[in-house]
Amino acid sequence: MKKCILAYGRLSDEQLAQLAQEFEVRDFSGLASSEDPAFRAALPEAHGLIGSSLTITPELLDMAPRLEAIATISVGHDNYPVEELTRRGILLCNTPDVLTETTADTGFLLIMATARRAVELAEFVRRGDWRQGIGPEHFGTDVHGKTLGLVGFGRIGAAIARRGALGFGMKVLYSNASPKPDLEAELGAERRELDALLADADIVCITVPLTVETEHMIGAREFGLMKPSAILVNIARGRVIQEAALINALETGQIHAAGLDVFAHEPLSPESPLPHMANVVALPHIGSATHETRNAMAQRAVDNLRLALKGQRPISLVNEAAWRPA
Ligand code: 8YV
Repeated sequence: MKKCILAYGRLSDEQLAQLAQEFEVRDFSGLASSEDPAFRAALPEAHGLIGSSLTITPELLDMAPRLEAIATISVGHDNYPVEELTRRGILLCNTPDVLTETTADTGFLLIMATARRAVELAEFVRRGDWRQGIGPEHFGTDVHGKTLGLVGFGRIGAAIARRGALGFGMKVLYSNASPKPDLEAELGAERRELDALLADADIVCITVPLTVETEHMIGAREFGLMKPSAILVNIARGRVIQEAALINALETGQIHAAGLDVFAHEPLSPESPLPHMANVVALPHIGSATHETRNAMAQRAVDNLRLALKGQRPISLVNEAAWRPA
């Protein structure tokens, strides 16, 4: 009997067909909630899950006693109980590498758009308010030559640093659990304690994964350390920042501006003041959202799941400890 896969992520017809060659595929594409009765009814049959929109809880795992592997279509895996998966011997596979450059582009898009006030001024033109030459009240701040501070220096942080150092002549600081001597040599990057980085950077870019250690790591105390001219960019996860403290820092001029692709709650509540603030550029979590990259991520997830369900090592495995070679 073929193993059964519940596919709730966005896969192309071709990718669904690839899976269907070897497995029984139940197509739940577009599924937004794990409360869906048909999805819950299918869980007892599932050997594999593929998607990214759901939070997988131990309660859902209890409903899926045959589950062998989950392929998330994301690099982040904060919506999975990794230790619990490992305890149950369920493999969790993600999609690093294929989204690095696109997500770094989004980081730089937010740096540029925020520093040069691109969204605010594009709105000004759209409203028909451009009736005479622009003046200092419309000016932005330079990006080139400034100090860029990366909070987290993994693949995406390094790709943003490369853009800053090599393309924009920026000085690069980073805070990271481990030193990165190769990147220090390549980019002249300097490792700092978080507090020192926050105090020295003109642009602070958050690229750490969301974990128990990083949740809410940037709050009122940290905003107090930053320059009043500083720009904060977050392309990681909203909950790394204490959002109420961020709103306060932006309202009181403790920091200059913020470029945000991620929020504590997504989709962002209509009540949030953030998208309405002139010094905020808010995007709807589009870090990896290009046709090319989303397709590559879906393909990586398909490849991971095919390998995992055939007892072969997936390309990108989050919980190494769950891996049992045949
Ligand atoms: C995902 C992301 O595409 O990979 C991640 O961790 O945040 C995005 O690239 C998003 O989570 C939706 O799947």
